[in-house]
Amino acid sequence: MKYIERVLEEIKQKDKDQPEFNQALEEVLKSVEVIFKKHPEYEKMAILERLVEPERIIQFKVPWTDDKGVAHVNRGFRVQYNSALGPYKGGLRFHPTVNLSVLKFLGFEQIFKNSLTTLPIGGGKGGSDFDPKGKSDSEVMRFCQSFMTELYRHIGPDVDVPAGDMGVGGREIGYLYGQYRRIRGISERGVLTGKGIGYGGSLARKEATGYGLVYFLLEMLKANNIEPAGLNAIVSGSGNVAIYAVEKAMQHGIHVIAMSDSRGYIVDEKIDLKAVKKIKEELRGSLKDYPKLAKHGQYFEGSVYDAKLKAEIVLPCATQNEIDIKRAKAIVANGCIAVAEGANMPDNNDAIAYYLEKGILFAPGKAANAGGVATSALEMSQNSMRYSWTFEEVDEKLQDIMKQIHEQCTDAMKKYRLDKINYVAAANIAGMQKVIDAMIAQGDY
Ligand code: NDP
Ligand code: 2IT
Repeated sequence: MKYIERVLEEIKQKDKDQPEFNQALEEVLKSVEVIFKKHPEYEKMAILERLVEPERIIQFKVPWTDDKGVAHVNRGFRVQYNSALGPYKGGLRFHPTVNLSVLKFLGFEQIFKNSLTTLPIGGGKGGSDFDPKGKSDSEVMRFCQSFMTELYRHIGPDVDVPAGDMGVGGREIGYLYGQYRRIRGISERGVLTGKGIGYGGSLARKEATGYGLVYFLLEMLKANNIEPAGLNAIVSGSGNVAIYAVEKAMQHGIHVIAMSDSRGYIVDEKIDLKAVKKIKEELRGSLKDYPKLAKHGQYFEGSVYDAKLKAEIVLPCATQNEIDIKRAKAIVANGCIAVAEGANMPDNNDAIAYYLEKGILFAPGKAANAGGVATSALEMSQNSMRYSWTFEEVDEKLQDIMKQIHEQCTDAMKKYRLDKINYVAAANIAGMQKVIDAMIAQGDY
Protein backbone atom coordinates (compact mmCIF):
# COMPACT_ATOMS: atom_id res chain seq x y z
CA MET A 1 0.00 0.00 0.00
CA LYS A 2 1.34 3.38 -1.10
CA TYR A 3 0.89 5.27 2.17
CA ILE A 4 2.62 2.59 4.24
CA GLU A 5 5.42 2.18 1.68
CA ARG A 6 6.01 5.93 1.64
CA VAL A 7 6.31 6.21 5.42
CA LEU A 8 8.60 3.17 5.57
CA GLU A 9 10.79 4.66 2.86
CA GLU A 10 10.96 8.05 4.60
CA ILE A 11 12.08 6.46 7.86
CA LYS A 12 14.58 4.26 6.03
CA GLN A 13 16.13 7.44 4.65
CA LYS A 14 16.03 9.37 7.93
CA ASP A 15 17.13 6.54 10.20
CA LYS A 16 19.55 4.71 7.92
CA ASP A 17 21.70 3.69 10.84
CA GLN A 18 18.84 2.04 12.76
CA PRO A 19 18.37 -1.46 11.31
CA GLU A 20 16.43 -2.98 14.22
CA PHE A 21 14.03 -0.04 14.27
CA ASN A 22 13.45 -0.28 10.52
CA GLN A 23 12.89 -4.03 10.84
CA ALA A 24 10.26 -3.62 13.56
CA LEU A 25 8.49 -0.89 11.58
CA GLU A 26 8.34 -3.10 8.52
CA GLU A 27 6.97 -6.06 10.48
CA VAL A 28 4.22 -3.97 12.04
CA LEU A 29 3.24 -1.63 9.21
CA LYS A 30 3.13 -4.22 6.44
CA SER A 31 0.61 -6.25 8.43
CA VAL A 32 -1.87 -3.45 9.17
CA GLU A 33 -2.89 -2.47 5.64
CA VAL A 34 -6.52 -3.33 6.41
CA ILE A 35 -6.70 -0.51 8.97
CA PHE A 36 -5.56 2.06 6.42
CA LYS A 37 -7.76 0.67 3.64
CA LYS A 38 -10.74 1.00 5.93
CA HIS A 39 -9.70 4.52 6.98
CA PRO A 40 -8.22 6.40 4.02
CA GLU A 41 -8.66 9.62 6.03
CA TYR A 42 -5.78 8.55 8.29
CA GLU A 43 -3.26 9.53 5.63
CA LYS A 44 -4.35 13.15 5.63
CA MET A 45 -4.19 13.10 9.40
CA ALA A 46 -0.61 11.76 9.18
CA ILE A 47 -1.49 9.04 11.67
CA LEU A 48 1.42 6.80 10.68
CA GLU A 49 3.97 9.59 10.75
CA ARG A 50 2.73 10.47 14.24
CA LEU A 51 2.91 6.86 15.40
CA VAL A 52 6.44 6.13 14.21
CA GLU A 53 7.99 9.25 15.76
CA PRO A 54 8.72 8.99 19.51
CA GLU A 55 7.16 11.80 21.54
CA ARG A 56 10.54 12.36 23.19
CA ILE A 57 14.01 10.76 23.37
CA ILE A 58 16.30 11.46 26.28
CA GLN A 59 19.99 10.61 26.06
CA PHE A 60 22.45 11.18 28.86
CA LYS A 61 25.88 10.27 30.16
CA VAL A 62 26.26 7.82 33.03
CA PRO A 63 29.62 8.25 34.79
CA TRP A 64 30.54 5.69 37.47
CA THR A 65 33.61 4.38 39.26
CA ASP A 66 34.64 0.71 39.46
CA ASP A 67 35.95 -1.06 42.55
CA LYS A 68 39.55 -0.19 41.63
CA GLY A 69 38.73 3.51 41.53
CA VAL A 70 38.79 3.72 37.72
CA ALA A 71 36.13 5.98 36.19
CA HIS A 72 33.91 4.90 33.26
CA VAL A 73 31.23 6.57 31.18
CA ASN A 74 28.28 4.80 29.58
CA ARG A 75 25.34 6.06 27.55
CA GLY A 76 21.88 6.16 29.08
CA PHE A 77 18.60 6.51 27.17
CA ARG A 78 14.86 6.75 27.66
CA VAL A 79 12.58 6.67 24.65
CA GLN A 80 9.16 8.07 25.61
CA TYR A 81 7.30 6.78 22.62
CA ASN A 82 3.57 7.19 22.97
CA SER A 83 1.39 8.29 25.89
CA ALA A 84 -2.05 8.19 24.27
CA LEU A 85 -3.17 5.30 26.50
CA GLY A 86 -1.38 6.23 29.72
CA PRO A 87 2.03 6.99 31.23
CA TYR A 88 4.98 5.72 29.20
CA LYS A 89 5.65 2.16 30.36
CA GLY A 90 8.40 -0.25 29.47
CA GLY A 91 11.63 -1.80 30.65
CA LEU A 92 15.23 -0.72 30.96
CA ARG A 93 17.85 -2.88 29.25
CA PHE A 94 21.49 -2.94 30.36
CA HIS A 95 23.48 -4.71 27.66
CA PRO A 96 26.54 -3.76 25.56
CA THR A 97 24.42 -3.94 22.37
CA VAL A 98 22.03 -1.20 23.53
CA ASN A 99 21.76 1.77 21.18
CA LEU A 100 19.01 4.02 19.88
CA SER A 101 17.99 1.61 17.12
CA VAL A 102 17.43 -1.22 19.60
CA LEU A 103 15.54 0.98 22.07
CA LYS A 104 13.35 2.51 19.35
CA PHE A 105 12.39 -0.94 18.06
CA LEU A 106 11.59 -2.06 21.60
CA GLY A 107 9.69 1.14 22.40
CA PHE A 108 7.67 0.98 19.20
CA GLU A 109 6.63 -2.63 19.85
CA GLN A 110 5.86 -1.76 23.47
CA ILE A 111 3.11 0.72 22.45
CA PHE A 112 1.00 -2.00 20.84
CA LYS A 113 1.87 -4.67 23.40
CA ASN A 114 0.73 -2.39 26.17
CA SER A 115 -2.43 -1.58 24.26
CA LEU A 116 -3.19 -5.31 23.97
CA THR A 117 -3.00 -5.74 27.76
CA THR A 118 -6.17 -3.54 27.93
CA LEU A 119 -4.55 -1.69 30.87
CA PRO A 120 -3.95 2.11 30.88
CA ILE A 121 -0.29 2.27 29.86
CA GLY A 122 1.52 4.04 27.03
CA GLY A 123 4.77 2.80 25.49
CA GLY A 124 8.42 3.52 26.29
CA LYS A 125 11.79 1.85 26.68
CA GLY A 126 15.22 2.74 27.95
CA GLY A 127 18.55 1.43 29.07
CA SER A 128 22.27 1.65 28.70
CA ASP A 129 25.20 0.03 26.92
CA PHE A 130 26.54 -0.86 30.38
CA ASP A 131 27.44 -4.56 30.71
CA PRO A 132 26.51 -5.90 34.16
CA LYS A 133 28.40 -9.15 33.47
CA GLY A 134 31.34 -9.64 35.78
CA LYS A 135 30.58 -6.49 37.79
CA SER A 136 30.37 -6.58 41.57
CA ASP A 137 27.15 -5.67 43.40
CA SER A 138 28.67 -2.37 44.47
CA GLU A 139 29.70 -1.50 40.91
CA VAL A 140 26.17 -2.24 39.70
CA MET A 141 24.81 -0.15 42.58
CA ARG A 142 26.98 2.86 41.72
CA PHE A 143 26.04 2.55 38.06
CA CYS A 144 22.31 2.40 38.89
CA GLN A 145 22.62 5.40 41.20
CA SER A 146 24.33 7.44 38.51
CA PHE A 147 21.75 6.35 35.91
CA MET A 148 18.88 7.41 38.18
CA THR A 149 20.57 10.69 39.11
CA GLU A 150 19.74 11.82 35.58
CA LEU A 151 16.62 9.74 34.86
CA TYR A 152 14.64 10.77 37.97
CA ARG A 153 13.65 14.14 36.50
CA HIS A 154 11.99 12.50 33.50
CA ILE A 155 9.88 9.82 35.24
CA GLY A 156 7.04 9.51 37.77
CA PRO A 157 4.06 7.26 38.57
CA ASP A 158 1.82 9.22 36.17
CA VAL A 159 4.59 10.23 33.76
CA ASP A 160 6.82 7.31 32.87
CA VAL A 161 7.24 4.03 34.75
CA PRO A 162 10.35 2.00 33.90
CA ALA A 163 10.88 -1.67 34.83
CA GLY A 164 13.31 -4.49 34.03
CA ASP A 165 14.44 -6.04 30.76
CA MET A 166 17.67 -7.84 29.82
CA GLY A 167 20.32 -7.20 32.45
CA VAL A 168 17.87 -5.43 34.74
CA GLY A 169 16.16 -7.52 37.42
CA GLY A 170 15.20 -7.17 41.06
CA ARG A 171 18.70 -6.15 42.18
CA GLU A 172 18.95 -3.26 39.70
CA ILE A 173 15.37 -2.07 40.27
CA GLY A 174 16.10 -1.98 44.02
CA TYR A 175 19.16 0.25 43.54
CA LEU A 176 17.32 2.47 41.04
CA TYR A 177 14.30 2.86 43.32
CA GLY A 178 16.49 3.66 46.34
CA GLN A 179 18.22 6.44 44.44
CA TYR A 180 14.93 7.87 43.15
CA ARG A 181 13.53 7.93 46.70
CA ARG A 182 16.69 9.54 48.07
CA ILE A 183 16.73 12.32 45.47
CA ARG A 184 13.01 13.06 45.49
CA GLY A 185 12.57 12.66 49.23
CA ILE A 186 9.17 11.02 48.87
CA SER A 187 7.91 7.47 48.84
CA GLU A 188 6.44 7.13 45.37
CA ARG A 189 6.32 3.40 44.83
CA GLY A 190 4.50 3.52 41.52
CA VAL A 191 7.50 5.08 39.75
CA LEU A 192 9.15 1.72 38.97
CA THR A 193 7.85 -1.83 38.70
CA GLY A 194 9.56 -5.14 39.38
CA LYS A 195 10.42 -3.96 42.90
CA GLY A 196 11.16 -6.33 45.78
CA ILE A 197 8.10 -7.66 47.60
CA GLY A 198 9.11 -5.86 50.81
CA TYR A 199 8.93 -2.40 49.27
CA GLY A 200 6.00 -2.35 46.90
CA GLY A 201 6.69 -5.13 44.41
CA SER A 202 3.92 -7.39 43.16
CA LEU A 203 3.85 -11.09 43.83
CA ALA A 204 4.13 -13.02 40.55
CA ARG A 205 5.80 -10.16 38.63
CA LYS A 206 9.04 -12.16 38.46
CA GLU A 207 7.19 -15.15 37.01
CA ALA A 208 4.75 -13.14 34.89
CA THR A 209 6.40 -12.93 31.48
CA GLY A 210 7.31 -16.63 31.32
CA TYR A 211 4.03 -17.81 32.84
CA GLY A 212 2.05 -15.47 30.58
CA LEU A 213 3.90 -16.78 27.54
CA VAL A 214 2.81 -20.32 28.34
CA TYR A 215 -0.77 -19.19 29.09
CA PHE A 216 -0.88 -17.64 25.63
CA LEU A 217 0.66 -20.76 24.06
CA LEU A 218 -1.98 -22.96 25.77
CA GLU A 219 -4.78 -20.74 24.43
CA MET A 220 -3.33 -20.93 20.93
CA LEU A 221 -2.97 -24.72 21.10
CA LYS A 222 -6.50 -25.10 22.52
CA ALA A 223 -7.96 -22.99 19.72
CA ASN A 224 -6.36 -25.43 17.29
CA ASN A 225 -7.31 -28.62 19.19
CA ILE A 226 -3.75 -29.54 20.15
CA GLU A 227 -3.05 -31.23 23.49
CA PRO A 228 0.12 -29.73 25.05
CA ALA A 229 1.04 -32.56 27.43
CA GLY A 230 3.75 -34.81 26.06
CA LEU A 231 5.07 -32.35 23.45
CA ASN A 232 8.79 -31.53 23.37
CA ALA A 233 9.97 -27.93 23.65
CA ILE A 234 13.16 -25.96 23.07
CA VAL A 235 13.52 -22.74 25.06
CA SER A 236 16.31 -20.33 24.18
CA GLY A 237 17.70 -18.13 26.93
CA SER A 238 17.96 -18.96 30.61
CA GLY A 239 17.16 -15.56 32.08
CA ASN A 240 14.03 -14.24 33.74
CA VAL A 241 11.62 -14.99 30.89
CA ALA A 242 13.06 -18.39 29.94
CA ILE A 243 13.23 -19.79 33.48
CA TYR A 244 9.57 -19.12 34.29
CA ALA A 245 8.39 -20.19 30.84
CA VAL A 246 10.10 -23.53 31.45
CA GLU A 247 8.60 -23.79 34.95
CA LYS A 248 5.04 -23.25 33.67
CA ALA A 249 5.50 -25.42 30.58
CA MET A 250 6.69 -28.30 32.77
CA GLN A 251 3.65 -27.90 35.02
CA HIS A 252 1.53 -28.54 31.94
CA GLY A 253 3.37 -31.72 30.99
CA ILE A 254 5.48 -30.18 28.21
CA HIS A 255 8.97 -31.78 28.06
CA VAL A 256 11.57 -29.04 27.83
CA ILE A 257 14.63 -30.69 26.33
CA ALA A 258 16.97 -27.70 25.84
CA MET A 259 17.77 -24.22 27.16
CA SER A 260 20.54 -21.79 26.18
CA ASP A 261 22.53 -18.74 27.13
CA SER A 262 24.71 -16.28 25.23
CA ARG A 263 27.51 -18.81 24.80
CA GLY A 264 25.97 -22.25 24.55
CA TYR A 265 23.10 -24.58 25.38
CA ILE A 266 22.16 -27.58 27.47
CA VAL A 267 20.35 -30.66 26.24
CA ASP A 268 18.69 -32.80 28.87
CA GLU A 269 15.66 -35.13 28.81
CA LYS A 270 14.79 -33.95 32.32
CA ILE A 271 15.98 -30.38 32.80
CA ASP A 272 16.76 -29.63 36.44
CA LEU A 273 15.29 -26.13 36.68
CA LYS A 274 16.56 -25.71 40.25
CA ALA A 275 20.11 -26.07 38.93
CA VAL A 276 19.45 -23.52 36.16
CA LYS A 277 18.00 -21.08 38.71
CA LYS A 278 21.02 -21.53 40.96
CA ILE A 279 23.45 -20.86 38.09
CA LYS A 280 21.59 -17.88 36.63
CA GLU A 281 19.72 -16.26 39.54
CA GLU A 282 22.23 -16.86 42.34
CA LEU A 283 25.67 -17.31 40.80
CA ARG A 284 25.07 -15.20 37.63
CA GLY A 285 27.15 -17.85 35.88
CA SER A 286 27.27 -19.88 32.69
CA LEU A 287 25.26 -22.93 31.62
CA LYS A 288 28.50 -24.78 31.06
CA ASP A 289 28.39 -25.55 34.80
CA TYR A 290 24.97 -27.21 34.46
CA PRO A 291 25.99 -30.88 33.88
CA LYS A 292 28.24 -30.79 36.96
CA LEU A 293 25.52 -29.27 39.14
CA ALA A 294 22.56 -31.26 37.83
CA LYS A 295 24.60 -34.47 37.49
CA HIS A 296 22.97 -35.10 34.11
CA GLY A 297 22.55 -33.41 30.72
CA GLN A 298 25.15 -32.10 28.28
CA TYR A 299 26.49 -28.65 27.46
CA PHE A 300 27.49 -27.51 23.97
CA GLU A 301 28.90 -24.25 22.65
CA GLY A 302 26.96 -22.34 19.95
CA SER A 303 23.29 -21.71 19.21
CA VAL A 304 20.59 -24.17 20.28
CA TYR A 305 18.89 -23.45 16.93
CA ASP A 306 21.79 -25.00 15.02
CA ALA A 307 21.55 -28.25 17.01
CA LYS A 308 18.73 -29.81 14.93
CA LEU A 309 16.84 -30.98 18.01
CA LYS A 310 13.37 -32.44 17.40
CA ALA A 311 10.66 -30.40 19.11
CA GLU A 312 7.03 -29.49 18.44
CA ILE A 313 7.28 -26.27 20.44
CA VAL A 314 9.88 -23.51 20.28
CA LEU A 315 9.93 -20.64 22.78
CA PRO A 316 12.63 -18.08 21.91
CA CYS A 317 13.27 -16.21 25.18
CA ALA A 318 16.75 -14.71 24.75
CA THR A 319 17.19 -11.70 22.47
CA GLN A 320 16.35 -10.17 19.07
CA ASN A 321 17.19 -11.74 15.72
CA GLU A 322 18.25 -15.11 17.10
CA ILE A 323 16.30 -16.89 14.35
CA ASP A 324 16.89 -16.14 10.68
CA ILE A 325 15.43 -17.98 7.69
CA LYS A 326 18.01 -20.78 7.86
CA ARG A 327 17.24 -21.50 11.49
CA ALA A 328 13.49 -21.15 10.88
CA LYS A 329 13.74 -23.79 8.15
CA ALA A 330 15.64 -26.10 10.51
CA ILE A 331 13.04 -25.54 13.25
CA VAL A 332 10.20 -26.47 10.89
CA ALA A 333 12.10 -29.43 9.42
CA ASN A 334 12.55 -30.76 12.96
CA GLY A 335 8.83 -31.06 13.56
CA CYS A 336 7.82 -27.73 15.06
CA ILE A 337 4.11 -26.91 15.14
CA ALA A 338 4.12 -23.79 17.35
CA VAL A 339 6.53 -20.93 18.02
CA ALA A 340 5.71 -18.42 20.78
CA GLU A 341 8.05 -15.47 21.37
CA GLY A 342 9.03 -14.74 24.96
CA ALA A 343 11.72 -12.37 23.72
CA ASN A 344 11.10 -9.22 21.67
CA MET A 345 11.66 -9.80 17.93
CA PRO A 346 13.70 -13.02 18.27
CA ASP A 347 12.55 -14.06 14.77
CA ASN A 348 13.48 -11.90 11.83
CA ASN A 349 10.89 -11.00 9.20
CA ASP A 350 11.94 -13.75 6.77
CA ALA A 351 11.64 -16.35 9.52
CA ILE A 352 8.14 -15.10 10.40
CA ALA A 353 7.05 -15.18 6.75
CA TYR A 354 8.32 -18.75 6.50
CA TYR A 355 6.36 -19.91 9.57
CA LEU A 356 3.19 -18.34 8.19
CA GLU A 357 3.72 -19.94 4.80
CA LYS A 358 4.20 -23.35 6.44
CA GLY A 359 1.12 -22.99 8.68
CA ILE A 360 3.14 -22.97 11.92
CA LEU A 361 1.19 -21.46 14.81
CA PHE A 362 3.23 -18.35 15.48
CA ALA A 363 2.63 -16.08 18.50
CA PRO A 364 4.49 -12.76 18.16
CA GLY A 365 6.19 -11.27 21.22
CA LYS A 366 3.90 -8.30 21.55
CA ALA A 367 1.00 -10.66 22.27
CA ALA A 368 2.76 -13.64 23.84
CA ASN A 369 5.16 -11.84 26.20
CA ALA A 370 2.74 -9.10 27.30
CA GLY A 371 2.17 -10.82 30.65
CA GLY A 372 5.25 -9.13 32.09
CA VAL A 373 4.18 -5.58 31.43
CA ALA A 374 0.56 -6.43 32.26
CA THR A 375 1.66 -7.57 35.71
CA SER A 376 3.75 -4.41 35.99
CA ALA A 377 0.51 -2.49 35.46
CA LEU A 378 -1.06 -4.63 38.20
CA GLU A 379 1.87 -3.64 40.43
CA MET A 380 1.05 0.02 39.69
CA SER A 381 -2.58 -0.60 40.67
CA GLN A 382 -1.53 -2.20 43.95
CA ASN A 383 0.83 0.70 44.66
CA SER A 384 -1.99 3.20 44.06
CA MET A 385 -4.33 1.26 46.35
CA ARG A 386 -1.59 0.82 48.98
CA TYR A 387 -2.67 -2.79 49.13
CA SER A 388 -1.30 -6.11 47.81
CA TRP A 389 -2.96 -9.03 46.14
CA THR A 390 -1.90 -12.62 46.84
CA PHE A 391 0.17 -14.59 44.36
CA GLU A 392 -2.95 -16.50 43.32
CA GLU A 393 -4.96 -13.31 42.78
CA VAL A 394 -2.27 -11.79 40.56
CA ASP A 395 -1.77 -15.07 38.69
CA GLU A 396 -5.50 -15.35 38.05
CA LYS A 397 -5.64 -11.81 36.66
CA LEU A 398 -2.60 -12.59 34.49
CA GLN A 399 -4.34 -15.69 33.08
CA ASP A 400 -7.44 -13.62 32.29
CA ILE A 401 -5.36 -10.95 30.57
CA MET A 402 -3.51 -13.50 28.41
CA LYS A 403 -6.85 -15.08 27.46
CA GLN A 404 -8.20 -11.65 26.55
CA ILE A 405 -5.16 -10.91 24.40
CA HIS A 406 -5.67 -14.20 22.60
CA GLU A 407 -9.34 -13.35 22.10
CA GLN A 408 -8.48 -9.93 20.69
CA CYS A 409 -6.26 -11.72 18.15
CA THR A 410 -8.89 -14.27 17.11
CA ASP A 411 -11.55 -11.51 16.95
CA ALA A 412 -9.31 -9.43 14.66
CA MET A 413 -8.71 -12.46 12.44
CA LYS A 414 -12.49 -12.87 12.09
CA LYS A 415 -13.33 -9.18 11.78
CA TYR A 416 -10.75 -8.48 9.11
CA ARG A 417 -11.19 -11.91 7.49
CA LEU A 418 -7.48 -12.63 7.51
CA ASP A 419 -7.18 -15.50 5.05
CA LYS A 420 -5.25 -17.81 7.37
CA ILE A 421 -4.24 -18.07 11.00
CA ASN A 422 -2.13 -14.95 11.40
CA TYR A 423 -1.48 -13.80 14.95
CA VAL A 424 1.09 -11.28 13.67
CA ALA A 425 -1.37 -9.20 11.70
CA ALA A 426 -4.12 -9.76 14.28
CA ALA A 427 -2.03 -8.54 17.23
CA ASN A 428 -0.73 -5.54 15.31
CA ILE A 429 -4.19 -4.54 14.11
CA ALA A 430 -5.88 -4.98 17.49
CA GLY A 431 -3.06 -3.21 19.35
CA MET A 432 -2.74 -0.33 16.90
CA GLN A 433 -6.41 0.51 16.38
CA LYS A 434 -6.90 1.38 20.06
CA VAL A 435 -3.87 3.68 20.05
CA ILE A 436 -5.03 5.45 16.89
CA ASP A 437 -8.54 5.92 18.32
CA ALA A 438 -7.09 7.41 21.51
CA MET A 439 -4.76 9.74 19.59
CA ILE A 440 -7.57 11.04 17.39
CA ALA A 441 -9.97 11.45 20.32
CA GLN A 442 -7.35 13.49 22.18
CA GLY A 443 -6.63 15.75 19.23
CA ASP A 444 -3.02 14.70 18.92
CA TYR A 445 -2.26 16.95 15.93
P1 NDP B 1 17.75 -11.72 31.11
O1 NDP B 1 18.85 -10.76 31.10
O2 NDP B 1 17.20 -12.21 32.40
O3 NDP B 1 18.13 -13.01 30.24
C1 NDP B 1 18.55 -12.94 28.93
C2 NDP B 1 18.97 -14.32 28.46
O4 NDP B 1 19.28 -14.27 27.08
C3 NDP B 1 20.22 -14.83 29.18
O5 NDP B 1 20.11 -16.21 29.35
C4 NDP B 1 21.33 -14.47 28.17
O6 NDP B 1 22.48 -15.27 28.31
C5 NDP B 1 20.61 -14.77 26.88
N1 NDP B 1 21.24 -14.09 25.73
C6 NDP B 1 21.66 -12.80 25.68
N2 NDP B 1 22.19 -12.54 24.47
C7 NDP B 1 22.12 -13.69 23.77
C8 NDP B 1 22.53 -14.05 22.47
N3 NDP B 1 23.09 -13.16 21.65
N4 NDP B 1 22.30 -15.34 22.07
C9 NDP B 1 21.72 -16.23 22.90
N5 NDP B 1 21.32 -15.92 24.16
C10 NDP B 1 21.52 -14.68 24.57
O7 NDP B 1 16.58 -11.04 30.23
P2 NDP B 1 15.02 -11.38 30.19
O8 NDP B 1 14.79 -12.83 30.39
O9 NDP B 1 14.33 -10.40 31.04
O10 NDP B 1 14.70 -10.98 28.68
C11 NDP B 1 14.78 -11.89 27.60
C12 NDP B 1 13.96 -11.37 26.44
O11 NDP B 1 12.59 -11.22 26.83
C13 NDP B 1 14.37 -9.99 25.89
O12 NDP B 1 14.12 -9.96 24.50
C14 NDP B 1 13.40 -9.04 26.59
O13 NDP B 1 13.22 -7.85 25.87
C15 NDP B 1 12.14 -9.90 26.58
N6 NDP B 1 11.11 -9.55 27.55
C16 NDP B 1 11.39 -9.43 28.88
C17 NDP B 1 10.40 -9.15 29.79
C18 NDP B 1 10.65 -9.11 31.25
O14 NDP B 1 9.68 -8.90 32.00
N7 NDP B 1 11.85 -9.31 31.74
C19 NDP B 1 9.03 -8.88 29.35
C20 NDP B 1 8.82 -9.10 27.92
C21 NDP B 1 9.83 -9.39 27.08
P3 NDP B 1 23.61 -14.97 29.44
O15 NDP B 1 23.02 -15.51 30.71
O16 NDP B 1 24.81 -15.72 28.97
O17 NDP B 1 23.79 -13.49 29.46
O1 2IT C 1 9.49 -5.97 27.00
C1 2IT C 1 8.74 -5.84 27.99
O2 2IT C 1 7.51 -5.87 27.90
C2 2IT C 1 9.37 -5.67 29.31
N1 2IT C 1 10.59 -5.67 29.41
C3 2IT C 1 8.52 -5.45 30.53
C4 2IT C 1 8.26 -3.99 30.71
C5 2IT C 1 7.54 -3.60 31.98
O3 2IT C 1 7.28 -2.40 32.12
O4 2IT C 1 7.25 -4.45 32.83
